[in-house]
Amino acid sequence: MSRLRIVHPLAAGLLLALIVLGGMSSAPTPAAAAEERCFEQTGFCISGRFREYWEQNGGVPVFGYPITAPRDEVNRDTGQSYPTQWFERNRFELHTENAAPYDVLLGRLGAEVLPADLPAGLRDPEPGEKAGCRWFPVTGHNVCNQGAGLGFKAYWESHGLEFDGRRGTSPEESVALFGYPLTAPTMYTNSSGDTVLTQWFERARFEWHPNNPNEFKVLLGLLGKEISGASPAAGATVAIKVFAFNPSPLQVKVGTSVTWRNQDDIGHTVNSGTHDTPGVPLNSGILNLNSTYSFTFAQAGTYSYYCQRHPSMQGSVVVTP
Ligand SMILES: [Cu+2]
Repeated sequence: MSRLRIVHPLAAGLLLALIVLGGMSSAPTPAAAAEERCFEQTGFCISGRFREYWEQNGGVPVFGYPITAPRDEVNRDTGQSYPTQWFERNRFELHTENAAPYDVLLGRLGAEVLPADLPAGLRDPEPGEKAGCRWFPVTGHNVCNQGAGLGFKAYWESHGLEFDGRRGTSPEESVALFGYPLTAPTMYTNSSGDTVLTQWFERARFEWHPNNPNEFKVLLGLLGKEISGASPAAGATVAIKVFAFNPSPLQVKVGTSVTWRNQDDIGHTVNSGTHDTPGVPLNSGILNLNSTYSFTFAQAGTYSYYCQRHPSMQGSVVVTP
């Protein structure tokens, strides 16, 4: 598959300020052909109705970057197949039977990742409204702020899909994006190993990071990444052991997620580029014992990589259509 990609980073802010100019392409799209917008962060592109929806409703902070190409996938709830694309924080499904904006539906990923081992009582309805909080009788939970005018309540109320064309966010627009709270807040250790105040919603998981700058104190869990990464369907593993990558070369199909695991008691890296000049797309940072690094290959080709610390360590992944 040939794709013309023009990626032009203008500015990188604290987290992710990046402007991308997408080129024309013949790649499959969920709706009518449209210009693609591609992201070097993950190597995947959005186009058509999914691109429109992603851009109109918040982009990276809300949905994250695409982590798959659009593809037909069976919805576990309905048993029906829909054009589907995964993002770091959510899953888009195209329902052509619905009128816009309901032709793109978001997965209930918050409900899907709700841990089975949550302390008893966290899901039980709370007795009633707490002062200063937003009360949701539908599920019997409060959503509160953690700081002055800052926190889960303020975040929920100020973010939403853009349905009515009016400025600001109506409660309906917030429900459409996040859904209702499913739990009370509790301290929980996320997949990055941070133990933070956490509250689950139907379509999101809110985390409170009090040491971040104000605009990043509430972060959304990377649910799409966690769920799609947990699927054993399309994965391959490379061991880093005794100063070697094994297997290498590794042959995989486009769309495969490859995970490197360091089994040496010394740090290694997985880097594109050359030994002296690290490049992209592979860029693991230092992997200590038992650390892993994953990358999903969206395009065919041969990807050579290196350990930056040990010039003798080289490997490659051959990605076929
Ligand atoms: Cu090394």
